[in-house]
Amino acid sequence: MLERSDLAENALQALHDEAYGVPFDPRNLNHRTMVFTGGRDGRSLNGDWTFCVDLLDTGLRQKWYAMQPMAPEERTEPWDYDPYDGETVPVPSCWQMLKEKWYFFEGSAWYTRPLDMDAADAEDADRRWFLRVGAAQYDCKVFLNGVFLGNHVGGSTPFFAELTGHLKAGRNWLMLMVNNTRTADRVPMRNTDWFNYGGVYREVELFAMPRTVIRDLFVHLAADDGYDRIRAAVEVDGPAAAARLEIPALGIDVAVPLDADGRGAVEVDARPDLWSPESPTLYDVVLSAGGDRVSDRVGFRRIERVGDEIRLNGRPLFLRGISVHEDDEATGKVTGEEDLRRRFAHARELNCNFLRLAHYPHHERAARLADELGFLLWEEIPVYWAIAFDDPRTYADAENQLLELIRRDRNRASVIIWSVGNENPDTDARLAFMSGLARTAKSADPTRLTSAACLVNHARKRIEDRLAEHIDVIGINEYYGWYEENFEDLVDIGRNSAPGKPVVISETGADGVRAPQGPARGLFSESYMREVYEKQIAILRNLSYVKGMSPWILYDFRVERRQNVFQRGFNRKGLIAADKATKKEAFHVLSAYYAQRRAAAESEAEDGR
Ligand code: GCB
Repeated sequence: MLERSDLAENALQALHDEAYGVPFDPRNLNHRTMVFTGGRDGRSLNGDWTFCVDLLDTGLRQKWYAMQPMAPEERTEPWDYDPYDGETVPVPSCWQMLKEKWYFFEGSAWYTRPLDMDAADAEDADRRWFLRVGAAQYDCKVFLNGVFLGNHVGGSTPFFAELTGHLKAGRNWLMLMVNNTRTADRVPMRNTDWFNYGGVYREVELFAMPRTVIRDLFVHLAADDGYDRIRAAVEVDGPAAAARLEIPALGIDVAVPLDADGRGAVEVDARPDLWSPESPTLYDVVLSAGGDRVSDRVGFRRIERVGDEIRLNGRPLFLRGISVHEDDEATGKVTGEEDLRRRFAHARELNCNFLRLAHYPHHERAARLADELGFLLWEEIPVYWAIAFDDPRTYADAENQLLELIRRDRNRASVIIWSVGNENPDTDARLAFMSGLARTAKSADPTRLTSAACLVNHARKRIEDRLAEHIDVIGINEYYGWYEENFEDLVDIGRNSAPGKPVVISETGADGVRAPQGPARGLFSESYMREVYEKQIAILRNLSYVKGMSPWILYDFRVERRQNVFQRGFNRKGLIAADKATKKEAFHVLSAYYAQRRAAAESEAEDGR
């Protein structure tokens, strides 16, 4: 037992210790500690958690996580916060959306909740327990019963903490410290054109698993040119000599031999009906090993780049797309099924077959729905603008986010492109950083295309970026008619460029605000926005190497940089206003263009049949 004088001494030391955060940043919860959760029943830990913002990181300095639950009158030392008592918030949520006093808060916040376990469960030596957090922005430290289990960095990918050996029968306490401070070495860094929400904003679940745990399952068409072989790669943690793969509708039931590290792969003959937006066929896939069992619904299709074409199942493809953020006027980044279904319904009305999920990994349900509904997706990590390209820790963070995204979504047929960043300056450090990410994406997943949203070289009036050599599809963000005034320059750029690879116009657009809040004409008017769309389409449709576009953006979204009288804290380039209902004139322009492209694609498909 510490004496009061020792406590005072410790407290004093804590005040002077500016390295207090170092032991809490091992970044040990990362892509390597992921577990495959398809088909598993988790116990939801959503709902009310005790909550406190902590601007000065007092909780780490004073070890709030080590306090015992106790009635106030029983406490014998002074305390500054009781994690077991006080204000509560729902999880998932973004704290900005809950109370006005938290709207601009950037820093640390503590979440605490009880976790009650039956003795039979807690003491079962044959079970392992994993906590899954769907996403927390940005650094999340996990404590159980006062023990620090690790932290995760990266605000939009899921992570796992193994609780085995730390859970006891009866009441346990789970604590998460989440920090959303914007720093120069994070991914993204300090400056972005979207709102810096904070909190545990995706679902939290607890999974019970046997001693042997299936960590990964990756199923896809085998890498040759044909369509008649399926490959599965698996990773199993724990004793098992082989796994068993079943795809009942294709008559597949085979053993997957595992090596000493629990890894194995098989290729089997099969003729699946191919997945496409027109015919989004999915198959039930089941994998079992050492008493563990997981499942997934998987579509089989081939996406490739040939010259300046993108081909899906061997047929040239034009991506009729739209960009989207994960943002909601009322809930911030919290995304439910209804919101996603509305998003896809609007994309359908636009005659889209493609969505760019910008600028960070969206909720995994987006790709699951796209698989079912038949949409193609571009997924992205937030390597946005001026990242610390020469900082190896920043690279490790970006690469980890990319690998977590790929592991989460690489069974989704809808996902065709991994994007490694957006609008970054063409420096040597950036080239090394982003070409490294593109290589990582290819080695983790050779079945998809890589891309990045690049900029045109305005001075030389051409598409020119050294990264282009390292990616399959060149994304181009261009704002002729908005940030760049002269449309003639876009015509020149089109003429001067011979990229030799497919180009997707990953962004273009203009702000437009419906009157009477918006002006009747000129910048920020709905009619000027419409004109920009008309002119862009008129020019881009003639460029043979442009194989798709995803204008900016489906809905208006919240962002602090935009404060003029028309913006009022929102980027107003949405084809639909922030209410997700009010369509602007440009919506109909894009929808009409895509209807023409769709009709042309359908008649080409008819002819090719
Ligand atoms: C861009 C960025 C995007 C912005 C958009 C804009 O180029 O990639 O994040 O929101 O322009 O509206 O300026």
